[in-house]
Amino acid sequence: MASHAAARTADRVAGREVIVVQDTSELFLGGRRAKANGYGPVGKGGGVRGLLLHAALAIDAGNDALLGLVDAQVWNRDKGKVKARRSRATADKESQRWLSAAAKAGKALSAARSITMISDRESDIYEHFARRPANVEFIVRASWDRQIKLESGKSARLFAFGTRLPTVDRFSVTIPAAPGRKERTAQLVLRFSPVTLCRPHPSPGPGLPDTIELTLVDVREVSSGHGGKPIHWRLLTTHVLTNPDQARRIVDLYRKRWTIEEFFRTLKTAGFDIEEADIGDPHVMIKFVEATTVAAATIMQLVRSRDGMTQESVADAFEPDDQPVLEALSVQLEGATAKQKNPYPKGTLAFAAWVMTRLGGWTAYYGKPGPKIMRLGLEAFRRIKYGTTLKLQNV
Ligand SMILES: [Mn+2]
Repeated sequence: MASHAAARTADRVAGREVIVVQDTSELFLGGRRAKANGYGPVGKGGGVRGLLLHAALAIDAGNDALLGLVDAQVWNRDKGKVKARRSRATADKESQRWLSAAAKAGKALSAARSITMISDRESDIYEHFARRPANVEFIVRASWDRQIKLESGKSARLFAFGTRLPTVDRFSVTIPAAPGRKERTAQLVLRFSPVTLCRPHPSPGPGLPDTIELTLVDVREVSSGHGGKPIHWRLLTTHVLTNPDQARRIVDLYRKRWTIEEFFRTLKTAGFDIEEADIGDPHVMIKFVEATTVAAATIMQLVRSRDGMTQESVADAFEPDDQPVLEALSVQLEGATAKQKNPYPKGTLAFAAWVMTRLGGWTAYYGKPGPKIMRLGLEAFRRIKYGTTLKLQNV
């Protein structure tokens, strides 16, 4: 299912500058009963059971349109019973998810003009940088205060090195509200420099290079009095940067990472409530999560295209034979007032999204329809489409 979706995404990226955001989310499915059903531990403490989902989404860097799913890996941690030994082996095995998503992106999206993968501190893995596909650039938030090699041949620590760099730019960004955090404007200072990372001791794997050349972009919040934790991102990128504007762009690209957080939120709450699915068999649940992940990506595509800002074509989320059904439904669903007319041109994804919101129960008068209405509309559309394929027969 996920590979079919990735193939569809591949068709859409030709010639585009593509951002791929990847991250892992834990799905919490319960306690004792989930354990008895064979679900492995998730979260801290080991009392809660569930599955893990690693997803990668492609975004157009120019207009933020969601192009689709690139990879989805779903797994259950329930292997073996020897805790101490298992945890290390599991962590090593689980870290491969970042490498395998990058490999898939490099292969599937090869028609793109450029590919930049963005990921958080969990993906600060030496092997991840070392095994990067040739056509994929990375922006990774640093987690480890690694040893680096200076031009003088001496070694230093990454974090202290970053702090000593000269400030090259100051700017402010709006930090959106999140659970436990109000929206605020943050004043940031920017530093950057090429860095040479040294391979950790002992080597985390065979055949890894002694050093890796990257660029460090250090961005730090200097505003205070907001009560939140000040931002400090140390971003490691494979992009070669020659001026402050390019370094600033790395920060802007990294901020697109929130798309994957929004995607997991859609999957867990507004759209699908996947953690409420009462499926006892982990194997069946894994299939269900995969299918839902594909559907949630389509929902997010529709939500993003809703205002007609991204100029996506209907072909980016629908099949060619959906088009006449969409047009017929649009006519049916338009109301008497100007507000209830479909304002978007036929053939655009925004046109189709409008149809989905009306099928999902939106009155076209108040507010902006979110993922939940979009999901209800898409489900209704699929049933209607199925209905159009039926032929009445004499029996
Ligand atoms: Mn993460």
